[in-house]
Amino acid sequence: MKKSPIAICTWGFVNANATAGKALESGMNALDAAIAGVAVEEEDIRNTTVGKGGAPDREGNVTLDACVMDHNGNCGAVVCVEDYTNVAALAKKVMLETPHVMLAGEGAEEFAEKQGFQKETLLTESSEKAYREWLTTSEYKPIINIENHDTVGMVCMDANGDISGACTTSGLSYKMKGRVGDSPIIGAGLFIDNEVGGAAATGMGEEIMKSVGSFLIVELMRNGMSPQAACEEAVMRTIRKNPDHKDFQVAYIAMNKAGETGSYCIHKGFAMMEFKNGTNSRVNSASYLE
Ligand code: SD4
Repeated sequence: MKKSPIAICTWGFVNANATAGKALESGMNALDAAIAGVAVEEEDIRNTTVGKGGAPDREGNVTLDACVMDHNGNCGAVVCVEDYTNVAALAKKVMLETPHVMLAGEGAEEFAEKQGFQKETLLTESSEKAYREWLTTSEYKPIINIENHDTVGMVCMDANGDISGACTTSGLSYKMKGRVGDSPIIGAGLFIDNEVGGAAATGMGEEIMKSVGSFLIVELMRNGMSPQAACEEAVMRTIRKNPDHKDFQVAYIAMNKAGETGSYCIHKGFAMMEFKNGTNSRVNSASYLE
């Protein structure tokens, strides 16, 4: 029996989530719907933390990270990619067209070219201007919920009930050259197990990687926790381990096989988009701190 599809994504990305939801309703599979959804943000130059228009590293280079995972447990990822916007789609190509899971930097860029992806300048007029302003102080201090935290992680369930996901980012603004966060790391930024559900992360990648947060959430759901309780426990792991948690954001979204969803974060201000029964709504996430 066909199911009513569901899409969830990090932050208030209304169009990205609606794009995925409508694609699912028209019969698209969960993986391609997630990639189509996150592409909306990759291509939107107003989003300064994903794709084109994303903030550069401290040397002025925009480097993108992304991964995808499908309902068969296949995955692909790219890290530190310059000059190509649709890195989630590129991650899918890595999954399908190579014997590997992850390609980095120049190798990923050469692969993108061979796969027919269009080369583009990712630094825009306004991201370059912001970078030049940043250079005057060169102060590195991520601002919670405003700067540095708008990665799009998406989990979709299609009409067959299969779950897949995608996660894509330009990483932390003004990061060190070569820095890679959680977003392209399977298990950290995204994890899917079609028997159980899926989860995605946003926030301070260094902290998410330390607890392999998305994998943790899926395993907690496997052991019987609801998506909401699993997201809360994953955030609590970070809070218990790191006394500095007031200084950074970590946020998770999750969906289980029954189509239940949840989200949780450290700092107030995070929201999840949820497309369910044909309606796209914003769910303000509960938080550990007010
Ligand atoms: C990272 N998790 O690279 C990402 C940052 C993020 O919106 O969420 N940005 O650490």
